[in-house]
Amino acid sequence: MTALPKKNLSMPYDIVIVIILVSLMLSACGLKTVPRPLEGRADDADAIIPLDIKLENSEPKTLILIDIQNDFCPGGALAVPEGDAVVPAANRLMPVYSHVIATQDWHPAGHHSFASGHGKKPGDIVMLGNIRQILWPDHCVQGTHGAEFHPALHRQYFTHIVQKGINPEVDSYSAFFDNARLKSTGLADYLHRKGITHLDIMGLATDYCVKYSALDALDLGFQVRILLNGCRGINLQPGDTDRALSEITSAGGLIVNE
Ligand code: VGL
Ligand code: ZN
Repeated sequence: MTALPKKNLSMPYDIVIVIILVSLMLSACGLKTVPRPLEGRADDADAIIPLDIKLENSEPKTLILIDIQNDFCPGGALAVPEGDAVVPAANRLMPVYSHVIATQDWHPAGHHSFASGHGKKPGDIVMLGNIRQILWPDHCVQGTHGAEFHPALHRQYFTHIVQKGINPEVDSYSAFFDNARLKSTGLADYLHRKGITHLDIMGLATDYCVKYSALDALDLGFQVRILLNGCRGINLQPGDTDRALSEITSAGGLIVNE
């Protein structure tokens, strides 16, 4: 009677080694699991994922710079606290991206979002049609210094510019649609034409134009990451910025830090 072949005890180790080698190869190829959307508050350190641009997948990398304009920086008409702090972050990041899209708040004089035309104060609220409109100081009027991009921003990296808020009767916080969703800016079509599916978004202000751009982008099916240290908020009400970031994460966006 022939003896049964001896059980090969080394087999499981072989399998383990193969598994380790395959996972090492996959991670070396840049394939990694997508972090799940986070539900924590943005000021919760665990909710902020460190940004490692180099490890990302092969999607065209697209950066959207929201409204980095003089009027939103210190000294400007609608200055966001530390608004100019986003400029060095933008300059550092732009060279890493294949597409850099800059938005520009671009209002005609007498825009209906300006408090001055209503005999009211900035921060007051009126109805524009059926939309609740917060009134702002006159800002980003087309062709003025305040509407220009911050002078230290390396504009040579911009591949596309989107101007918004042009209709005098309706405001446009989002880079995609005006607040009444009457008209699109054409940005979604542009991104679709270029085959862009992933967006990294930063700029001013976190609680208005960054927030609504991110929410519309998520609604349109884009993968969205907010580059947190490239954003600053207005915080008309204390906590507005944190609430905006929570809304973005609840809608499926990621908050990352570079
Ligand atoms: C913005 C208020 C009015 C912004 C623009 O860029 O966040 N906020 N217009
Ligand atoms: Zn505006």
